[in-house]
Amino acid sequence: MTKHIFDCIDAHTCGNPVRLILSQKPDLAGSSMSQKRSDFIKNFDWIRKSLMFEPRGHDIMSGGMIFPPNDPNNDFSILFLETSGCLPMCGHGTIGIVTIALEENLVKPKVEGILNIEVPAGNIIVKYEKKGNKVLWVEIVNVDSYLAAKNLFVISKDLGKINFDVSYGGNFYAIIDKQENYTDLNDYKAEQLISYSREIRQKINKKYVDKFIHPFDSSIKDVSHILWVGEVIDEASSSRNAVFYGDKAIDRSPCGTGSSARMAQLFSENKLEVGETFIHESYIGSKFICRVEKSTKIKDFSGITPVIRGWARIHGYNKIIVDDDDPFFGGFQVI
Ligand code: PYC
Repeated sequence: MTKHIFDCIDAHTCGNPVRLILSQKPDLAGSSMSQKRSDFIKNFDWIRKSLMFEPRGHDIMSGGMIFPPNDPNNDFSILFLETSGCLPMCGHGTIGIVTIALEENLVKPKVEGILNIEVPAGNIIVKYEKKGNKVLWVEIVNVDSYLAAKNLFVISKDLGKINFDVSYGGNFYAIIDKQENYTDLNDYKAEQLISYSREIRQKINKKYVDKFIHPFDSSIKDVSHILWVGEVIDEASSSRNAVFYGDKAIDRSPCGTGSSARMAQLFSENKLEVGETFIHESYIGSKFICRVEKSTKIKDFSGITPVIRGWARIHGYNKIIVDDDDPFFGGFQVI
């Protein structure tokens, strides 16, 4: 019988959890983070499940591991681990992991203030500002994002006909704007949005089989997240969202990949311009300051290079034991 001991540092990005796993990192096969992600999913997914799900994690738990870069010109690479799986990209996760890595001296940037980071969805550039040892903010130049499809619908058993667009921001999002059968975020409880989202996502991926596949990486496919658009709490904000992920989570942060997907959608509708500030509010009212860096092409799609800025705080050193003998070794979820 073995006790696996994982040293972790726990933090949150604008309210959403980030657990950086420091020890027991597997030796992953592959020469890119996309290949290494596939190897992890095939051979090491027990680590994700045991550290993200109950009883050691919870429904919203999210985190990752950092590895040396595959290209020595870059600073490091990130593998994201969440209750929802190993995401190709996670914005709040990146902000949290970068904050932990810098404040705990886990990485030494090649150039102070800038990090070139490899993630499964591609390469990202991260800027940050420090005051003493504290990281004040982290800004991500995210992977190119694009509107993948417009004016689709499914019939929700609770809400009726729901119209949506699908947009990519590092993950594929169904974006549900206000409409006849969905009035506003404030009109529903979080638990209702979670239950509607689970059914809607399943219906979308059944109805639109193989419609959402990334043009450069076919391992990134299907709608994984639902973004509900809502009225802002603070009038200075541009928009608010509730992002559903996994099976029971609403993002407490404004969601980096969701914000990227939303900006790609707004840009394609001429509702957002290059350089314009887009302040995205989360379900709990925390904010990311975002903008479109430039317009771009992703094979046949017109898209954008999005920028996301947010902050994170460390709140714990966590030594977690996963005992082979534990009946709940692999964790569980109550749905
Ligand atoms: O910030 O990209 C994000 C994210 C994805 C899921 C939860 N947060």
